[in-house]
Amino acid sequence: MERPLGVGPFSGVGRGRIEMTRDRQKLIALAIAALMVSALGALAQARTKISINDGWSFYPGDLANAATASVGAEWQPISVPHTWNAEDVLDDTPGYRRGVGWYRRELLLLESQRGKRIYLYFEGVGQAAEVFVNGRSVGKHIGGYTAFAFDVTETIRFGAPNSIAVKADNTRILDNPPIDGDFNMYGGIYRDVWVIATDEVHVSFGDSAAPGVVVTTPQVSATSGTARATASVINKGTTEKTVTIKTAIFDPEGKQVSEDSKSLRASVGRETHISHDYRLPSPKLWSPDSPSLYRVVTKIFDGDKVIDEVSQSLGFRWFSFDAAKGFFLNGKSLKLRGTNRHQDHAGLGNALPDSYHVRDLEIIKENGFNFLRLAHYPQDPAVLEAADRLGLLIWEEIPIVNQIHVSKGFNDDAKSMLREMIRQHRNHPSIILWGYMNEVYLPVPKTEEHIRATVDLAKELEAICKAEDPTRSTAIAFDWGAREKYHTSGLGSVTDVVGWNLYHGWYYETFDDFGKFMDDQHRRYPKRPMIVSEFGANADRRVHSDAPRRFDSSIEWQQMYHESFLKQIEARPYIAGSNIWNQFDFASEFRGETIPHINQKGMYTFDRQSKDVSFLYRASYSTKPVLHIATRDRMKRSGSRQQPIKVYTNLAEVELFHNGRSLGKRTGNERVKAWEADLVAGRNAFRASGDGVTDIAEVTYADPTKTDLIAINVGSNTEVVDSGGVLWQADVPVEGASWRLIEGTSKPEETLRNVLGTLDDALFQRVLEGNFGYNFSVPDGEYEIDLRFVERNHTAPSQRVFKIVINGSDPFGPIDLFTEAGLLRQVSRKVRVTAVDGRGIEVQLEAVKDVATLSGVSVKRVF
Ligand code: GCB
Ligand code: CA
Repeated sequence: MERPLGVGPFSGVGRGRIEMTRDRQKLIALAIAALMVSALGALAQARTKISINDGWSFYPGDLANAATASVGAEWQPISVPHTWNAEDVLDDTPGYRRGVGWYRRELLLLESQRGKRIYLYFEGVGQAAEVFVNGRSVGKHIGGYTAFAFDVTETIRFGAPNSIAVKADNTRILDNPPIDGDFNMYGGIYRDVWVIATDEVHVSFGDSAAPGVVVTTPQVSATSGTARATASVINKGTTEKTVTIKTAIFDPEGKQVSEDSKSLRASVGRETHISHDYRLPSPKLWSPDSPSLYRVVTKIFDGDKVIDEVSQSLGFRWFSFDAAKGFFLNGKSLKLRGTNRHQDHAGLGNALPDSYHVRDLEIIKENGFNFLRLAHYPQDPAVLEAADRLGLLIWEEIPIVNQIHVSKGFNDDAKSMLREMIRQHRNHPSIILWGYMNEVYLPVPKTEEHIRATVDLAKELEAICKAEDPTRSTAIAFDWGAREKYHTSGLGSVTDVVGWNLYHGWYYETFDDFGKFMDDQHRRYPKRPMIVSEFGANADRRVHSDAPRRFDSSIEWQQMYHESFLKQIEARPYIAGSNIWNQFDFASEFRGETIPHINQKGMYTFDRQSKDVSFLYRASYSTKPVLHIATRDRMKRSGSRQQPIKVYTNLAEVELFHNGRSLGKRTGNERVKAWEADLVAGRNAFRASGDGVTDIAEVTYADPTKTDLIAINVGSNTEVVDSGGVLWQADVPVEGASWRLIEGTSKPEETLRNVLGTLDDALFQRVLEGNFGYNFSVPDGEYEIDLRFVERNHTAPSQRVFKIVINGSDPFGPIDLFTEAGLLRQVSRKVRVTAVDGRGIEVQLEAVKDVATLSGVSVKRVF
């Protein structure tokens, strides 16, 4: 009688103690009984694959004998996916823990499982792993982004609990890519873990945790297609066995359309490759619009008994790149309209359940994209499955980012990562590009030797791609800074496709220089297909400007950036495709920014709230009607009374109403339609409609003449909504404003770094320095003045000292921010002041040593 594997969730009970209590024994007995029962229902299953995500205990550090020691109270009960870096990549302490973490779990295999091969299968452990069964090492794996499988049959016990231990290690090691990058190298078992039980004769994982069946489509056209399925079969038993390998193809409706069968003498210890070829008349082609998925089911029969079974997706499609005309899918031109994705998420680090991965891909699809670059590393199996199912073309790459390390060890690891990625994911029809390097001449100038070694490695990796999978194209992503080096070094001609990561108008130059740069590249290298593999700009939904500029993280600059890039990309047929940087904000520990530790170039926030700009792409790429008033990011606003109101839409005619009054119609193909609105203090209701579709949105406008609360984001062109909901106006008084700057010697300064002790970094990162002041024309009465400061550059006491004079008196005495709070930590001072004789309030800063500095000032009426 065949019985599936029994896996018990036992070790997570209590605080992970292994010593058995009587309750636990009872529980185990019950669980075994439950497993026996469920076993009966699963008799027909030849191979079992059961997740063991729960019931782990975690030790946050290294420990002698961790694989065998008793699991004491200092071990934490956890479930996989898990990372130990979800929080420390976001806190105020620089760095995050890179080192060792231990995991333990019990695993019970039923006596009846004896005779099966037992594999432990890990989808991903950051960044290196060693696995122990009952104290004995069963294997090691390097690389945080590919799966690995160990055959533990010889070490595991049947009919008794086994102890599984995993040592995860995300220490930075120069031989293990990635060694650099604008993302976090999280540690932990952060993807699913499985126990797989097979017959002695089974489809083999090989040494790369591959599915064991390679599916290709040697020939596809609109009228016919051939498919080839090559199974690797291994006999791990002790006697030769004659088996039958049957492969069947099922069409997208689930109907079997083809079958082939071959007999095989499986000799002991040998891995044999068996191919089946099929011809299908007029296959349903796979494409983003119509992602028709076939399945290939491979079964091994011992007589008439199925002893193993593996199912893989199959898509019939063909593609090509043309340097002048771009990308073609199934013989038709298709602009690759894409985005990039990192795999982390607010609150979870990179330890995402499959449903989160799937939701991300659904968002991407829903936004109208047909292309996705998995930057900068192989992602979860759930991602590739979703891409196949939803219809997203994929560029997948290994994590060689910013630099290589010149060593044999680095090269070996890179090669094995590349092989693993290709072998594990190659059956996915969604994949069109394999990538293996990103901006490798960044960030520091590289020596000639380093550059040569990089090119040599690229050539080796290219050869691996072509040897493993000649059906895909290859790509590397280049950066603008080292642009000429990519050509002169020869790296530019190694791959089939060149990717350019371009940030004109963000890190350098202006928006329009982007198109000029691409045109120049195309003129100089007319035979090279090109993709704009990254382009993007920061935006924080709390930060806004009527006069946006580079690096201000305002929503408005990001919108201008994308409106410009999108037009320039669409206007150039030779640009095969593009990928926004990035679909979602993601964590990058070393970054300052208005949200420290977060790269804010997303179309969505880290917790997947859409930014208005995402609707620019939806309106441009989606075929469904899109009508979106782009005010959601700035529902509360100050600034000038006359403000542009934008609508992102693909409707040909849209009318906008403001508080019930029509502002007129806009017609035409433009995806951005804009009106000027004359805002009223308080509530402004907007309604857009066209073609039977309506959108409504509300904006609250703070009256610039009001005097009950005046808050100024000193020294900044941006207005900021702080964590308490207070709107700090840009330091640009509008007509009729109740305040003005008394300029003196004021000079704006900025520090785009993490300001400690506040969530409102954007309020502190821009300051005015010098001798200056503010005048508030407020009626007589009592006010609370709230002043905000940060020491941005002095690193010792007494280097910067200043006074604040309010209506002629000095309430605080000398202020020395460094002595008080240290470098880059927020300081605030409040004081109550009475305005008399119609003179309002005047706040004046005066230097005692060096220059005075101020980040924000607010004046609030006390009633
Ligand atoms: C790049 C890198 C990417 C960064 C991005 C940025 O060119 O490839 O990893 O995150 O720029 O935001 O600076
Ligand atoms: Ca998964």
